[in-house]
Amino acid sequence: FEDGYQWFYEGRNGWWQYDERTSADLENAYKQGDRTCEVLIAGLFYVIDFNNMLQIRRNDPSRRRRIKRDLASIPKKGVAGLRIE
Ligand code: V3L
Repeated sequence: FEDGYQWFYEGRNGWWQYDERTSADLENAYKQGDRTCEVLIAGLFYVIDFNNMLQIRRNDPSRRRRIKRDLASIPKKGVAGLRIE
């Protein structure tokens, strides 16, 4: 985004950046002050909980990951599961 920030979800030993489209949805919801946001990722619905900064799979809430909004320049594993070398 213009301020140099991006959205990330947690992987096994690092952070993945969200894909551009989902990231834009998260940013809009966050800027509007929404407490949650629902996104569709690879055919699965996830609830984004901004209060607890978690991504939770809607059909199996035990599947949850931490998320964060951080500088785009932080070390990351890649974008939406695509590794960067
Ligand atoms: N964007 C893209 N794929 C996702 C996302 C997302 N926001 N959330 C979950 N998945 P779960 P390491 C991740 C994928 O939470 O080695 C990474 O993108 C998720 O992919 O149980 O652990 C990697 O591709 C997983 O394949 O609902 O760091 C992969 O894990 C699947 O949805 C391995 O990453 C189920 O996630």
